[in-house]
Amino acid sequence: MTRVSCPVLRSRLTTAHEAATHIGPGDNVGMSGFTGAGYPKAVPVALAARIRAAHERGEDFRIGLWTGASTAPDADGVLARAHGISTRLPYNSDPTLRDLINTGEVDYVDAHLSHTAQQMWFGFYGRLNVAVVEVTAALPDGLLVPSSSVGNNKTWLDQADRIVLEVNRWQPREFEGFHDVYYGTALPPHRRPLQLTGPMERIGEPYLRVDPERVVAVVETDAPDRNSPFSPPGEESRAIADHLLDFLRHEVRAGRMPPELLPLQSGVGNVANAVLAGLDDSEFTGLTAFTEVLQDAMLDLLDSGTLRAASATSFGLSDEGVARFMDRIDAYKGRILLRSEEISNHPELIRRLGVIAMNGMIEADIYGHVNSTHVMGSAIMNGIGGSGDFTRNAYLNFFLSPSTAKDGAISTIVPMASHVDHTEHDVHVIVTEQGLADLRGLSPADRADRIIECCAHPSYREALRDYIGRAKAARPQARHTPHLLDEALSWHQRFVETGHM
Ligand code: 0RQ
Repeated sequence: MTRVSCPVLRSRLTTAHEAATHIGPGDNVGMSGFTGAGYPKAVPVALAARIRAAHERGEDFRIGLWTGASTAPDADGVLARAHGISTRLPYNSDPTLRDLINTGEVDYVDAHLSHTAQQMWFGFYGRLNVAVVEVTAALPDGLLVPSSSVGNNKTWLDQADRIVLEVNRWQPREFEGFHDVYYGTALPPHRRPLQLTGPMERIGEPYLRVDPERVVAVVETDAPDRNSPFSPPGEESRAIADHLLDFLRHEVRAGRMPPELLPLQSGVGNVANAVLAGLDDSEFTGLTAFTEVLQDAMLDLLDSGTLRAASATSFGLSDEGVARFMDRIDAYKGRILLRSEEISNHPELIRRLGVIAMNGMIEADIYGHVNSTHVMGSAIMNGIGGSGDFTRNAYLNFFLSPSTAKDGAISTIVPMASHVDHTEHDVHVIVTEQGLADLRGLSPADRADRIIECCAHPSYREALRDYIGRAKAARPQARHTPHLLDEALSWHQRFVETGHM
């Protein structure tokens, strides 16, 4: 049975192929999608075919692609393989597109996720020609039930000249009521405080609004989200989780946090998953989350009662996680809220709620500058995502990583970070399997000692001690944050030349 009950929208029902004809060369296209959830499943594939056909005719056809965050092989991947993307923002994790970004074919604007919508509203990104947004249903009055992510959909629907909707029957119809879409955002100088004082408070509406006159096509689909598998936590991830949990206990004992902690934000990836699994095995209970992505481990926490409730902008589940969620969907209603990413990641809210932020990193330097995005200073991995939104504004933030990468060829603790996403002024705690460095209130020199002694791998520790010792001695009048400039990035250079730091 159709889920398009609105008569005007029903009159626009068509094929993905026809819908894709509303997108032309040079258009900026705002698609739904966040960590592989809620992205359009049919139109990107049809658009890629149109682009390939144009290229075969010798015509130029590329689009600017804007989303919530990462999508999937049948969205980012298929458009990248067709060489159909000129510009991409604000986040990508697709390997094909990553390669095109790193070869310079695609311009990539790696932006804070809380900023994307407002940059667009400010007019900094140019005009949005088309929105392609997946929803769960279109109600008789034209209101839209969002799907498994909200991301930037509100902004794309508000701002696009033309709108294509994908109504996906695979998404559970019971999603109605899981969302809180805030429509009170205004431009400076007319902004008002966001009236949200707890992770689960509602400040918006359960539906996305759309102007039916701008909807040029509606496509019905029945296709699953990307649903990445999670591997069970390895030994290193478990050690990182243990250090972090011990530290949280310590903070509770010191009276700096209530026993039920403060709202948690957790990045994606295996280390983040291990930390959440560790929480589930711990004595902590009655927790909340104010985060971006709800991964499988968050469902475990909700099932066991360790987590009372969670606010996010998206799911990021495995197939097994989706099956579990669908089975018990009514039990999750009221305990899970999905918001726009400008709200889930809003600096005002993260600061007010006192969020505990936990994110992965590529490397940290001895002073606490963190690189989340670039391998050897140059090649993008994914992007900053929400890690900057949460880190800068958190009550307490953690960066997590094994102390080495690539079988020990790389130290993730280096003399100088080869790219900086989070500065020494923002970063509170660094955790590797070796231990945990609490940097709060420390001078740069003390931070360096702590990071080297607590976090660096033993096979690199002596070299780091040697570096800082010589840096201090070399320039006695420049000892606040001492560096040997001709050597600071030599570890990275050595890796580039020899394959080992
Ligand atoms: O490479 O897959 O080829 O083996 O990076 O590393 O250790 O599996 O860790 O999955 O947690 O990812 C920073 C990338 C860490 C992630 C990053 C290589 C390593 C491996 C993955 P392989 P791990 P994770 C919420 C918040 C930015 C966005 C963010 C990330 C691969 O956490 O993208 O935080 N963060 N968003 O071998 C070379 C190093 C390396 C290295 C690791 N120093 N040099 N390669 N790797 N360290 C989500 C959103 O905002 C949407």
